Amino acid sequence: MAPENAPLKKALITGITGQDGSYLTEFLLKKGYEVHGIIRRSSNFNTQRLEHIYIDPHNSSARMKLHYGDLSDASSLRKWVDTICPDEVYNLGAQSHVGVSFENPDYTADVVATGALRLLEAVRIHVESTGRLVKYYQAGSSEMYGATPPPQDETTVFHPRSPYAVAKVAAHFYTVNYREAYGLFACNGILFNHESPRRGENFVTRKITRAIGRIKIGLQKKLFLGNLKASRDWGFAGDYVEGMWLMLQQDKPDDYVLATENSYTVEEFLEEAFGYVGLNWKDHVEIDPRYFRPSEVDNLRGSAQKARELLGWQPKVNFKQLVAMMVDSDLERAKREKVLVDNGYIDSHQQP
Ligand code: NDP
Ligand code: GDR
Repeated sequence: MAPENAPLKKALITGITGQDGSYLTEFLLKKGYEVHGIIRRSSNFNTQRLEHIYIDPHNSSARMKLHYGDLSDASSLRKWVDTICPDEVYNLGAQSHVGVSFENPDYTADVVATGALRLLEAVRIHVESTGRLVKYYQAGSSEMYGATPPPQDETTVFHPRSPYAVAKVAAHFYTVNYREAYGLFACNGILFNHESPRRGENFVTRKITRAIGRIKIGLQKKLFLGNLKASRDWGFAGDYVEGMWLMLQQDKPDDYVLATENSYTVEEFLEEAFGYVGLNWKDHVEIDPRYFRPSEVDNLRGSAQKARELLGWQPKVNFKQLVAMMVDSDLERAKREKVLVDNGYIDSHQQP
């Protein structure tokens, strides 16, 4: 918590409604921050991951505030940076699905690459006109390494393998350039995959654990997947948001890898997750070529030595604990779904 009577530190987060945005918001609220989030307009509410920490803004104790904006709309970014006067800006917003980026490449580039540029410009102009110190975090990705073999660290060359990854490389270098050209306090976090019970349901780990909950409870029999041979360095999202914050608390801006330094194939994830509830994945999984990507990233395993030594950061949740946390959570969810199905409120194929 901030010392008594000290002005609250303000953070501005894009992507606040996403997995990482929700964990980062919880983390910063606990640290005593006032947290402002940019949310995009949607025909449905998209704030489910924030509901447990939402306090009506009419209540004076509310320290999380949401504002409509979009990374594709420079004017909204300029307005909110100038109005809120944040101390820290976390750019987590993205079309973050690698597979979808092959279907929507120019939208992905607009939001992920040019979106970062728009936000950096908003921060640069604000800093130049006010003289304030504003620290900027860019959500970089291990996908930028793509075809370069592991272990990958801050010195490893990028070889992106998807429109998403190419856009993240552009955002990475925009961030480096704004640091070098304008002296902006701007950091790139190069984060390896991190998951949680709040992971989007079309990423492979959550897709698997959701299916396990439903299979175990009798709501589903089959799970269709793509490439099972790809290997990923999977950590827990709650651990990684602390690393983002630590980067902005250093004396100088820099780039850091966050990773567990262990890698498992999708098949090993299946083995562990189905095995945890006494099921054999081979009885349920079928391959659907639709989920193969035109160019795949085969093997990611990070080296987080720099973050360990300079930030004092290390992950607390290991692979087995992560899988158990996600399966347990999705089993509970499936049990609630079953009650709705049994009482005729929804069909078994519907999401509650
Ligand atoms: P999510 O997909 O869960 O969240 C993405 C967020 O971006 C959502 O809040 C989404 O809003 C928002 N968003 C999408 N498009 C726009 C837009 N045009 N303008 C403003 N906001 C937008 O991602 P994660 O939380 O998992 O990841 C956070 C960031 O970290 C992303 O940039 C991702 O690329 C990056 N990253 C993630 C890793 C991971 O393993 N999770 C690893 C490395 C990097 P809405 O809710 O409305 O869809
Ligand atoms: P990734 O995560 O591409 O690493 O990007 P994802 O979970 O989508 O894929 C991981 C691996 O699993 C294979 N796979 C499948 N993937 C999905 N989504 N659905 C399937 O049915 C399926 N079957 C097999 C994929 O081919 C891939 O090899 C995530 C995102 O969070 C990015 O935003 C982030 O930058 C990186 O992690 C680090």
